[in-house]
Amino acid sequence: MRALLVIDVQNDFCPGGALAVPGGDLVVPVINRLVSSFDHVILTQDWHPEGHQSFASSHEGKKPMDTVEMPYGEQVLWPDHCVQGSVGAAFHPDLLTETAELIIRKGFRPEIDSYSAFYENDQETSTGLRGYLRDRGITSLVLAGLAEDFCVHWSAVDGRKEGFDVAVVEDATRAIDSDGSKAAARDRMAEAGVTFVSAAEVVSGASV
Ligand code: VGL
Ligand code: ZN
Repeated sequence: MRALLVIDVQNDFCPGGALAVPGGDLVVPVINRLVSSFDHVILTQDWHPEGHQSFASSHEGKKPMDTVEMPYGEQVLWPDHCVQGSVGAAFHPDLLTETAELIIRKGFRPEIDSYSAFYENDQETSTGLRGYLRDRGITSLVLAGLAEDFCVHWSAVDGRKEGFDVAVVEDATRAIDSDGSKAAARDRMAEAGVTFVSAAEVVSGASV
């Protein structure tokens, strides 16, 4: 059984948003076609409290894209984004959300960031997604959304670690791509056994 996992298609990751991914809004019509062809859809939502430790503004003298050492390792610092309940944290208004069976919110602990839909950045704190998928009998995941080199990347790799088949829909994702992060993420996903497919292939049933 397969599910579509739509990562962080929120206003702040789209043009005009606080952490805009280039072309981020262009994934919406492509994802909507996928949503219409899946029996099971799961959405994730980046969901930070004000003053979250992944925000550069929470660290004296730091600016976005600087890094800091957290107890769990190096953390990239971001502009304030996806603050709980804000317009920026809302899903893109055109995204089809009605048929979603689960919305996973992540990054709500003030001290830990969470890129992956499965585990927070300490690689230990679970979001509960793995248990949900197991209980539902879902074995295969098709991933789309934002950003390819951060939340999609880590969700895909963790999905493989947990034994799911994982395909990323190339034309339904966009990357932040700072410092070669897009190519590095593609390499790490491929190494983990993630496959790359097109939305047309998924909709036509030619893949997964
Ligand atoms: C993301 C950076 C910070 C993402 C979330 O959704 O890829 N990136 N928070
Ligand atoms: Zn975030």
